[in-house]
Amino acid sequence: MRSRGVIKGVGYLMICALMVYAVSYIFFSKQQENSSLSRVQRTAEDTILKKLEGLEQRVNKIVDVLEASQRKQPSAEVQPELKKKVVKKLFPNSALFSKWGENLSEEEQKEAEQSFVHYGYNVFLSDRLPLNRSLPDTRPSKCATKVYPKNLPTISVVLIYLDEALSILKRAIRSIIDRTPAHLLKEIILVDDHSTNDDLKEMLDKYIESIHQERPGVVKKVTHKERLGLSHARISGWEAAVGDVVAILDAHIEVHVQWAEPLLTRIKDDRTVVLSPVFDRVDYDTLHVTKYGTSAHAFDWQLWCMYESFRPEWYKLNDDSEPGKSPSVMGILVADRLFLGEIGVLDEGMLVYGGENVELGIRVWTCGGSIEIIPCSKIAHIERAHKPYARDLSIPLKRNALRLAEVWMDEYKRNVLISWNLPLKDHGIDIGDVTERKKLREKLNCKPFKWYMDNVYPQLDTWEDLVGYGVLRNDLSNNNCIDQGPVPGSVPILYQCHFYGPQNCYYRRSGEIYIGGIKSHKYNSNRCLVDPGEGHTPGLHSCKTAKEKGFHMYWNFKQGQAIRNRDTDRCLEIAQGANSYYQLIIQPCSGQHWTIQHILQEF
Ligand SMILES: *[C@@H]1O[C@H](CO)[C@@H](O)[C@H](O)[C@H]1NC(C)=O
Ligand SMILES: *[C@@H]1O[C@H](CO)[C@@H](O)[C@H](O)[C@H]1NC(C)=O
Ligand SMILES: [Mn+2]
Repeated sequence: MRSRGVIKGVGYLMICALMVYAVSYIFFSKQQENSSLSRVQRTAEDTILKKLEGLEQRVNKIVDVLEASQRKQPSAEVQPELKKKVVKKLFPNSALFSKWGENLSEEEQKEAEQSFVHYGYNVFLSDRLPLNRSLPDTRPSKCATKVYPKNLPTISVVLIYLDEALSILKRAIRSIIDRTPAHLLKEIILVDDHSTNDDLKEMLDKYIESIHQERPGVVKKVTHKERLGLSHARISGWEAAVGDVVAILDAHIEVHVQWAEPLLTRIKDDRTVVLSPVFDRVDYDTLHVTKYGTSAHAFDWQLWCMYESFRPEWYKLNDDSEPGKSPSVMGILVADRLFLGEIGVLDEGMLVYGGENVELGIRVWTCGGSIEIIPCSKIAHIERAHKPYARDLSIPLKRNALRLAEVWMDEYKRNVLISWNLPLKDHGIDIGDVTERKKLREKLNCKPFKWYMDNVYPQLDTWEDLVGYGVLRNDLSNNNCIDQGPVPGSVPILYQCHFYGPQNCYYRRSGEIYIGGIKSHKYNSNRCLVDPGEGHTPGLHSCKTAKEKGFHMYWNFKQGQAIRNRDTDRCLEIAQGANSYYQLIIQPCSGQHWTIQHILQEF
């Protein structure tokens, strides 16, 4: 997993912005943003999707009716052979059936599809797999030979869920009971953040009773009368816990053999480390387990989670079973229960979800602890195809990100605003009351965010010399914006302003102009506007490539003035083409004026 950052789309988890949903969302939006008007298209697609869903339901009803009428009037000429042969695919476009479900009857297909739409994973299959199915041992080879102390702290395992399928939850419980040494497992705490499924009531209680036959009282339940959101739900699990160590997990997981011992051993050594196991991917359709390697957990300036390389020290150890320091956790966390309380557990003011994991990471590091990933502790985690309850994760994430930035990021708060393309002042988003969190930061005497950037997460680009951002418009045609143009492609264009990703521009004091977004990490290359030196067509190239090839990529620009190339002395301008539409061109400067949407510092 050293592909540094780029692996964002590979996505494993969960709950941080991580939920599979989030990951597929990112993937989707990244692809979509390649074209202009992406959001507009997306909205249109949403509408179409909804219509199609409605249509599908109606078609299903018609199919039902037809089938029912056929049953009533059996035709004399039914050919039994023909009937047996080919099973019709009822849902050829459903992600559930792309690799799975070939031989299901039509009734079974309907049942499977219905629960898949509801839960985002294959409940039909889960209901038919043994609760104690075995998992492949995906740990680094050294792990199996490690010997852990007998005398370890006890662990409380907290499972958070909202409308989880019963068999998935049962399998999580079963795996924890079977694969955690009995003397170390203090309890399993089920936190139900206001589920509405009926089977999570009596049927779950029945299962708990059966577990209590073997382990009296080991399962406890915390039930919310209303939905509190992920952060708050995790806090309520922590509050209910009494073990020495608390592990706060998703409920669509199975733990691997010896998952707890390496975690408890590490915390016994140092109560100030907050840990994450390594996740394997469980496919939402086949429930097949795929091994994932170990990497650090981190984030970009919008606070989407992503995998990141470890610091060089970890690779020098040359031992992939060794713990590695990490800027953040993805969502699942294991910590000394009292230490977690001392540093403020989680931010209760974060809503729905997203961002609370990054807040924890920054807080732990700057207030006296550290974060580690433990390669010998593995958890299989289902990557859902979609979250049943949150269609657009970016809304809560944006809000929680601004909240985090306000409390923890000092002068770097502006980078979160920039990355969401919000103005520095009056962004208009209600972040709730942060007084308590600010007090906490003061009380714990935490280090500045700059320390975190310098020492923990130097891969983040601080955007130090950025001077302006947002859309770039020419006085002559104010409804049009500079746009990255078709992708793949290397020609920026002038396009009707829509203010989304493809039209976000950035001007750096160095003279670089980026079009179509800015990268959060130093190891990623932005796309720079260049003057090819001849002809009239501007170019848009990876800044790294542009530098290597000596393209003319540095521009002089002041707000309301010309954009003039430092090498060629030509200007980026607009001119009416044969069709009378304005086009973006490069030509001798004629005195045109450009304005960038937001200014960071006078330039
Ligand atoms: C479906 O059934 C056929 C014939 O019984 C069998 O050969 C095939 O392996 C089955 N496919 C799956 C995916 O189970
Ligand atoms: C699952 O449980 C059953 C019944 O207790 C047992 O017979 C079987 O061996 C177990 N399977 C695994 C893989 O542990
Ligand atoms: Mn999850």
